Amino acid sequence: MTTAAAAPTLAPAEHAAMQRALALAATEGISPGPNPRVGCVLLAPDGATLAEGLHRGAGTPHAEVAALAAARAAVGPGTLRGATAVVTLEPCAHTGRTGPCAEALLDAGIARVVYAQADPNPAATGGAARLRAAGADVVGPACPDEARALNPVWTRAMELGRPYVTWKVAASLDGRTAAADGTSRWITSAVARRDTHRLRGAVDTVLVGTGTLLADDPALTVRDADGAHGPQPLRAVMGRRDLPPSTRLAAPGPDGAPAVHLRTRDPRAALADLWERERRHVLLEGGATLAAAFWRAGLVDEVVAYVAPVLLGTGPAAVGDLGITTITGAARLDVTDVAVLEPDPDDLAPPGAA
Ligand code: AOF
Ligand code: ZN
Repeated sequence: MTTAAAAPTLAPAEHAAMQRALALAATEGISPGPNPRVGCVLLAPDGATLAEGLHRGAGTPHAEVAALAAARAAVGPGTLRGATAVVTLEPCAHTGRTGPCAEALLDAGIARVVYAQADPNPAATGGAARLRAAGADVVGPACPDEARALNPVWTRAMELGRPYVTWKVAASLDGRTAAADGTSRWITSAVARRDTHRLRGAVDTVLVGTGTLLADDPALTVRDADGAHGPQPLRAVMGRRDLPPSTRLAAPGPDGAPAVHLRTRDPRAALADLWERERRHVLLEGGATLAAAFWRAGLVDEVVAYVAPVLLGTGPAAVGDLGITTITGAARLDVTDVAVLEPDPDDLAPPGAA
């Protein structure tokens, strides 16, 4: 039998520092790319705050190193001996783009480390053990749920060892993506299409199959999202067919390069390739064959469905054959969030309508 581990007891100053570190990690306007959001607060032995730091993205200092640098700038090197580091993620033990934070903390004379979440990255984990072995007092994971909420997709992707997959589907009420003659503009409203751009701005990769490339010639860029969005996602096409040079995905995108072409029909191989490119969150944008391949492989983690109040009665289905032959085999999903996207008055007439 197992029992849930009791949350470790933190001193009041450490608890407050952890809340501050979580807030630092959540700072708006930061897109840490393939890396997690991390915040760190350094406390003097009397509980006074010495310095703060946060991680701003791959290749830049980790939160602990940023906080150590800020402390040295403010109070000089000697005063860190015996201090406590409060950090939202277990300090790393690896040399990646930067050096190991566990060593940096030890070198600075930090005596105690409180961390919120164990590092799920197999390449980086081990910092807590390293710090303990060197004689530091180490407490954690102190509040894993709160820390995980900072980086839900990154954490899940690290646990899975592959990018997290969101399937975006836009269809009529009866699950059709086009009418019988192939016409498909515009089943969903402009407000739903804008929401799609918001979604693209929140992932790091947008993936389509070659069938969708040939049928729709999509651009897959973030264009008219409401408000701020993250960097443009990597554009990727999966399938064995060549990309016709005249298509928008074969032309240079926002990053100056054509879309990545994953020459495989195997979703697992495609995700492994994207993982090598440090992709954490893939948005499947079409079409039905690609979606079915991911479903069949058990590689869909989340669905964002735009269901239009439109009936077509016939026409292509949103997803291909999943090999389900009886009701007990149905793919059943949990509903986590529902919103009604009210069309703007301007959206009621489809673009180009007389
Ligand atoms: C920390 N503090 O602020 C961050 C950590 O490629 P690198 O060198 O930037 O390493 C990235 C990995 O290090 C990342 O996947 C995660 O496991 C850890 N990130 N660790 O101690 C930080 N950002
Ligand atoms: Zn680190």
